[in-house]
Amino acid sequence: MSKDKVIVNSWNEWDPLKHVIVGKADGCCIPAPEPALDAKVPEDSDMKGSHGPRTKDTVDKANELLNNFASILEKRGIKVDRPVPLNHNQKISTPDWKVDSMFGCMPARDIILTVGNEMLEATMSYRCRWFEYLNYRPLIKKYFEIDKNMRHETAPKPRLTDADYREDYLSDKIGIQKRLKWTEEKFFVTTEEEPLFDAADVLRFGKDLIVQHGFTTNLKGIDWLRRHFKDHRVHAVNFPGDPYPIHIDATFTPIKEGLIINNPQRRLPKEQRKLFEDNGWKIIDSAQPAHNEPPPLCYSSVWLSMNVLVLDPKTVCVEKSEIYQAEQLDKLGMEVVPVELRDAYAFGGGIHCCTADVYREGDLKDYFPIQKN
Ligand code: DAV
Repeated sequence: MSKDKVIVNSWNEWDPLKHVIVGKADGCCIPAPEPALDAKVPEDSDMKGSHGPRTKDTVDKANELLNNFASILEKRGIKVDRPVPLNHNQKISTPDWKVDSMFGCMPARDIILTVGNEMLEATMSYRCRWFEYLNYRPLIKKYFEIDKNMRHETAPKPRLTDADYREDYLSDKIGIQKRLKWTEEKFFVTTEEEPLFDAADVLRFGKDLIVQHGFTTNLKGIDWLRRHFKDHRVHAVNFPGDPYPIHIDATFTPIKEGLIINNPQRRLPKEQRKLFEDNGWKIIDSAQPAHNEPPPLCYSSVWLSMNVLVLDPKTVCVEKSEIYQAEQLDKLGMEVVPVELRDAYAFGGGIHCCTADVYREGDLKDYFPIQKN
């Protein structure tokens, strides 16, 4: 055992949280058109056809909510770090492509995957998000300098040429029925050209990593994760019923050891439930969202209701207006900490999205010792 200071350690989604990154809304842009984007933005979205920086008043409001969330966490003894925003409103390019702007640095969860003492920067699959990791580099650099065992890793940067995107998805008038059929058949917008994944498609259950195969993560990306995390078992899952399968954290949410809430419109297929059921875990339907529509200019669905942040196996942060989700978790014996965040959703997601774990207590454990497949 080394006596060095440990900064980075987090093996699952529910052990007591002690140190976390909370994103910022500064300078967030609605991305300019690019191949993957159209397919991923809801067809009836008010964002279609507009791009560029979000208005100052919406940025200020989102930052006020994110700052309040950070102080709620700090008052509970959790250390909070914030990214250092780049100027997102600048053109970026690689030898393969150019886009008019970047995106932002609110959803830290999308980029940074913490597994044990490692922080891994995901490949991402939007061109506008190619450089997003740079917002977090000042923090990661500091962790790396202080914590002598911390591993800073980055996944192979993808080329993101047009070959990464299925042409069938380039129309913005596919229609929900066709989308549901395609996603059920696992015919997603991303091809298998090269490994692609977002960190928010991965859930950590000790030795097992559960990864959603969908629009932002392809099978090669999951295979890359499997080869990279050699001491883990990496499982691909998918959730029919979601016309825009982007990130697992408004679909399947572990609350504590043995208990997962699952979006009732996107249930985990029967054969994929075995791993959990064989090991005595319960998967229950989540409560309904409190809203019929997402807030204006928002990419995510109303199911950000279940995008909760577990602070420890008895305490969970739930968005303040999500009364049904709060009630369900309260009945399950959790202390619910209400956090107002809805006016920040448009900047990249909810309470889970805007955070990334740095340190949770606890060690690597095997929660699924029975593996029949
Ligand atoms: O249901 O729109 C949002 C997840 C964001 N990380 C949804 C997924």
